[in-house]
Amino acid sequence: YLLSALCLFLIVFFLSCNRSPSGTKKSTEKKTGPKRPNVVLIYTDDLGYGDISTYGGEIPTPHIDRLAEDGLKFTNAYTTASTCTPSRYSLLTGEYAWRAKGRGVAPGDASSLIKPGTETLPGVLQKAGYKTAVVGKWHLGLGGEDGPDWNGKIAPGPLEIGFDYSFLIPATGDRVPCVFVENHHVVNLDPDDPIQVNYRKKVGNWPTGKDNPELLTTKWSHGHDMTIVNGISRIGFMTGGKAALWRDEDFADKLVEKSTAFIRENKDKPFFLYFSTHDIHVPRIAHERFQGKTDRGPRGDVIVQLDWTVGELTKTLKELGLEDNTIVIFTSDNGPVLDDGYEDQAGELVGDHHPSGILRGGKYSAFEAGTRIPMIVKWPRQIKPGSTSGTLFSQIDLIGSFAAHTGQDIAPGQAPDTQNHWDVLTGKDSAGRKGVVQEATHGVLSYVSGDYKYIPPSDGGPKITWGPDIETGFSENEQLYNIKDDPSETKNIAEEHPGITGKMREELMAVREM
Ligand code: NG6
Ligand code: CA
Repeated sequence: YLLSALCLFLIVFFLSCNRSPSGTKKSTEKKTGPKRPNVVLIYTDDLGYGDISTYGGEIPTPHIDRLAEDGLKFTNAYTTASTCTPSRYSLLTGEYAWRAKGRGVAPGDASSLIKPGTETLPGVLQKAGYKTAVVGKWHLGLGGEDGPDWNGKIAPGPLEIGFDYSFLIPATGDRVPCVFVENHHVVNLDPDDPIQVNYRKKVGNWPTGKDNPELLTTKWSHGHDMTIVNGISRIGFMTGGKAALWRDEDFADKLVEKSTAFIRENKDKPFFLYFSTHDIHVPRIAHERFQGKTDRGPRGDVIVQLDWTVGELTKTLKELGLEDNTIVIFTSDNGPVLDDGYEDQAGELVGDHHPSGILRGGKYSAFEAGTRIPMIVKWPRQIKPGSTSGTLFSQIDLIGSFAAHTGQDIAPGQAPDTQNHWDVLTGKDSAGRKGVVQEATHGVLSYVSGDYKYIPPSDGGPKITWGPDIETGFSENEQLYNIKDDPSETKNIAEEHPGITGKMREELMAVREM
């Protein structure tokens, strides 16, 4: 009798413990600690160091400027390359893209560059319990060795490397196929009208920019003379998939719609949103309501559109009460360019707006404007509003910093170039990393450390020869600049300072051979 009474007592005791709401709460808190910050990474395309007004630009960008007023603005932050694919590869994997071949600007039918099993920024956060999404430009290849199967299941892709949800412009706006991909499939694809894509020869009979320029709403200036979709000729040939074709004017709206839906669905969990804008890459086709908003032509209008986008994301976070504990990082994949292949008057109308700010060069370039980019971090719970940081920071350190902050290990041999600089990212430390390597077009590497920038000798000429009017920064001689005293890299002091030059050369070599 006593034994059964004891059993009954124990059963009642355990049941009441499990039911107690306060007991449950306590044990969850113990397990996960206080709620981790959400992360919204706004990764813009081709936005220069001087393109937004808080960095001196002449085009008003009040919503982006507001992020800086509420957060921390970096003046010495770098992306890893002056073109898109390698920057994005390094950002997501923590490995310099140049460590292996085939990670330059990817064609629109490239296979997945980041292999499943690779440690990634979203993967690390996923392991830490985050819901993760990518919305926007991908440009890191899709599918297996034969490339993407546009008419079937498109995999591997973001979902196989750490994202729970994806809504993609598969490559860039100027590359076919001109369709969105949501998770594993093309959106709105009619199976009776399959998509064909070819980057070498024409497929189907759709007009091209080369043969039918009279059909174009924006003319091409170099490249971009293949299949016409929505009045714009692209890189690559395509046919089929008519019902799935995008309208460039709707990019910003579509990406905002998908992102805000993701934020709303996950408002009660920690989430990571990699919001990868199409703006301000070519073709620069703003929504009708933004066309003509500036007197600087389409390039100005898409900057205003980009600013609106940032405003919409900020508004959603605020509305849901998430602003205080969400880290918003706003930055760019590479430096600016005016004519990047379409006659959109970017150069003619730029006036006194300086996309590169005080820096020399631009997209594709080894000079500073190629890779020194705007970067703003807002996190009201931890970061002092209106602060600035001149500490060296590289986007390659986001994965290492978030891994450390969320207590995740990175598998040995993975993410070899990332470091934890959480305190720099959140404005609490001014030591920063020792040096950082940048990759320009044609794989030319340069190195920044302390006050100096070193560019080793290379074959390429001083200007890009195939289109954009940009200085490459290439020379047959070694170059050394004191970027603190001479941020515009006007005076090569390599010969004057052989000691510093030699040290920089050796440090770059050591990173290359690591
Ligand atoms: C270049 C394209 C340019 C742009 C760039 C990639 C030509 C002539 N130019 O090859 O328009 O698409 O590639 O830009 O085709 S990025 O920002 O995605 O790296
Ligand atoms: Ca880019």
